[in-house]
Amino acid sequence: MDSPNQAGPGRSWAKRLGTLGAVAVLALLSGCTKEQISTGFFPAESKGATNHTEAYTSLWNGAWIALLIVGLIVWGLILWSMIAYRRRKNDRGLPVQLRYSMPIEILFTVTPVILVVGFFFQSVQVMEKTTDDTTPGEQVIEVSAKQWAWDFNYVNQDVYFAGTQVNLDGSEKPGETAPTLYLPVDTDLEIKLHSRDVIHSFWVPAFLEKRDMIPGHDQSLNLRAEKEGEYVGKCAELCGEYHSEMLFNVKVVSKVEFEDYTESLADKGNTGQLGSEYDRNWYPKEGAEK
Ligand SMILES: [Cu+2]
Repeated sequence: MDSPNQAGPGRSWAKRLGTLGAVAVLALLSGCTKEQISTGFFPAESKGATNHTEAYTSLWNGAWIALLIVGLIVWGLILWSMIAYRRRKNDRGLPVQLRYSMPIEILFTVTPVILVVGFFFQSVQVMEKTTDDTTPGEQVIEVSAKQWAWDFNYVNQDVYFAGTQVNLDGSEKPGETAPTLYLPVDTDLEIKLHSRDVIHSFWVPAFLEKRDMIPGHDQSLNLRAEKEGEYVGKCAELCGEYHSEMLFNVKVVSKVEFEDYTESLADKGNTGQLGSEYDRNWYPKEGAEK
């Protein structure tokens, strides 16, 4: 039989463990900078990088904070019940079994439903602002992925850049010889994505967006780059032997610098567009011998 005074040590243990847990969480979080917490551990340069990054970050932060609160409550309850209801010296047989507790059943059913409904509507709202963004592009850029580099067509200016594969030298950055995509700042962009051969994926981590590039299924990424700077990009779909070297740089520059750059391409003779004539033909053309 439990005597009432036995609840005493149980409670003080629970308190001690609770304090220890709180100290551990604080110690863990104090290792993070304010910047890391406010960007939800996304790349720091994603802050203000495009007109979409804030929506992604707040959805992500809201989700993990809500789940962390649920986690803390559940871990707390587990620890508390382990200590408060632990087997004591004079206990014999099984303790009183608890089942069909209506309040607990309701809590365990209603809380996940509220979370799922909440996440669903928040996600839909964010998708409407981001992936469904169809703002017409003031500047249209065609990005073609190919094993294992990138071609860029600056459609408005009718100039192009033909990329060649990066040769990694052990440094983390793609390097100056990597294909570089120039984007004018504060301009509505329509980045048309096309694959010349196999499935690739266009990914600029700082933009917090990634799009698959499937042969025959072109799509576009409409956004505004809002912060000048240099970013890195990569192919995010295993696409063959040198997938890891399918890297590129992104330079978000002022509109004047962007015009200078596209003019420099024209000066080099890179006028016109690199079209589907450079796509790999998987199947023999009609009428050709097999
Ligand atoms: Cu690829």
